[in-house]
Amino acid sequence: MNYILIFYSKIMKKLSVIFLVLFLGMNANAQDAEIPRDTSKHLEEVKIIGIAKRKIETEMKMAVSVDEFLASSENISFIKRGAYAWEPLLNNMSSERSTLTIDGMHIFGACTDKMDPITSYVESNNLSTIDIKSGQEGSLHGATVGGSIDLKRKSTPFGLEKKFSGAYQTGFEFNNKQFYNLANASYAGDKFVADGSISFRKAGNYHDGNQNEIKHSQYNKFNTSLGLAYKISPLSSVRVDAIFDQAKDVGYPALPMDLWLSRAIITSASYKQLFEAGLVRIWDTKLYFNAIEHYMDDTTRPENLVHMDMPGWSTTYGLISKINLQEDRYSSEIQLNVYENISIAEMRMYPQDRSKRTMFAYSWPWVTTRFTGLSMNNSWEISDKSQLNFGGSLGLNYNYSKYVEFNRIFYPEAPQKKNRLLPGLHASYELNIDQFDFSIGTGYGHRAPSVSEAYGYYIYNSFDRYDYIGNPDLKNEISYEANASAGFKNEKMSIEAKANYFHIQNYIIGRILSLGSPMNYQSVGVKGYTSLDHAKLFNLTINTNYDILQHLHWKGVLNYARATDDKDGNLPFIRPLSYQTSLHFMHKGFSVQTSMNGDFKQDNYSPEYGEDQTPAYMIWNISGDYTFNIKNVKTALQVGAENIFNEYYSTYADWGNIPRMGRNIFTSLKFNF
Ligand SMILES: [Cu+2]
Repeated sequence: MNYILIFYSKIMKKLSVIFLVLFLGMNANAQDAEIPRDTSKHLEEVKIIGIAKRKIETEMKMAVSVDEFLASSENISFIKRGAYAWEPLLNNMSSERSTLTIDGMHIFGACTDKMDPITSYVESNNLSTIDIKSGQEGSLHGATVGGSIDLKRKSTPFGLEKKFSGAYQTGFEFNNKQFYNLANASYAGDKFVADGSISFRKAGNYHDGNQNEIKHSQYNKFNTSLGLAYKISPLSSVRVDAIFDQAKDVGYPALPMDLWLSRAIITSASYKQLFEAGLVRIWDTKLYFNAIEHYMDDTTRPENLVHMDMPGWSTTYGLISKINLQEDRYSSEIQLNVYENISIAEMRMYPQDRSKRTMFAYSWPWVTTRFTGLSMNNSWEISDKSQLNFGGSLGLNYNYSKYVEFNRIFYPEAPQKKNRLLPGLHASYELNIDQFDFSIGTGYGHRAPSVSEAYGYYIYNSFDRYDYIGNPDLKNEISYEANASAGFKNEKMSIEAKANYFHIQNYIIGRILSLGSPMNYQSVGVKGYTSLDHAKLFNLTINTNYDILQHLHWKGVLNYARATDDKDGNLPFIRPLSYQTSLHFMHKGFSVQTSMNGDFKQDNYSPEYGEDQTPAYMIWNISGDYTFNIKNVKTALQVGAENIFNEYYSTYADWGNIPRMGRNIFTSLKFNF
């Protein structure tokens, strides 16, 4: 904790210098800028490259967690280690292959066991939408292979007619006795805007389809956020934002240990300048800082003879500066990303008597990652029917391992510093002919290995029961990508098929090392992260909508994926053929929806990487809600049941085949004012 404080103060000093420079710069700008006559224009009226906004709720549930919301997206699947903090996989690739950001800010989990993907540090009531981009199209926020997931925070525009607005949501879920309270409020003045949120969730152990209690699956989460914006001139504004998140006593039933405490503070300050004429339309610059601390606890597990404390810290500060260009049929976004992260994880081993420490090691030996990158996305409307999108990114990635002696135990030649150049390119063409839409695209990009892949030291993986060792000299992963889609739409129905194919050179994965002996008494051996010559991934999604009646809608999604390594063996964690289908009926304030989802038998599993075959399963859900007004307060009441038939199942990506939740009745009440 001490060094974190020292670190904190160092960063604060650096940050204050940066802030000072920024504010001085801003003043100069404000004086130079000619103030336009037409002050009736509001900031929010300037359109940026359109992103379809999705509300943070699913068809089935109006009060969802961020994970449940992400799960409703067709190209996201999850590795689940329990009921909390699922690890999102985009295009069937692990989270190292995607960039996960909050409003473009880079944040890195502090857990060597991936207990804390950054999606666990936000709450559904402080987000407005989640922006998911596949493959190189997602390179705006930095080098990627799989794509990007950007969590967009709520940010109320200036000068709304309705000055105050807000929502309060409460609910109870019976299976795990989850009780939650979520509240958020906004004020939208002409010159000043504020957004605030607070939430509490507390859940007990859940029960599987055989009515068995899954021990160590409880969680407690507190999250709060505040955003303040001030308009300094008709066309410019400043904004500060902060999120604080704390999870306590979180069980991970699929892992040999739980979480005692995890805390995150995520802050940013930004300056936005709009331009009424000319090529440049928006210039948005943000400085950010975030710090995460993570303390695991295995004393809750009596089966552990030797205890290990494995705390972790991750601190990041960065800068994003983005401009939007617009000229007739051409628009463009150019973004500069700069960040520095330090990741620290310790491993301290104790016998039953905690006063006697027997071993100490750094599982992340104070690893610094410094990234600077410039990205560009362009779109050019060739005609009313066709559009060309193209862009690229160029990043410089620098790593430094402070205690490189840990890395040199397995790789004596390991360098302490490493520079990598990460280029990326992409292009796609969209064509619209009457009711048909087509697109075709391609991409090329590099990514650097993650901190664990490059510098991890004895990171125990309870899935295949190996200790993992990072290799600082791993080559960049290089992705060659092709994608295509075709769709048809009329007033009553729509159907769309999307496919992508990735050929990934130097695909990073763990392979058994002949040297070294396991450190953890549960582990069976040591694996080192190595590069396969290549791997191939293919994803196909078919999406259909049909309006049976005016108020009766049907929806269906089918997903297929296939992934192999360089010897045509299967890669792990690839979703088997899966489907989702739902029916939605509305009448006045009432609405009823039912959905079914499931996976077919997992044919292409990988025993080599610790997988066994997962059988098929099917889940049926139903929910009903009623919306009415109490004076000016819009009120919605919902009751529903998930897994009605109480099916006992686990999916291909449930860590250690941990069974999923059985029947769950949920209720929720929401007031919107
Ligand atoms: Cu952890």
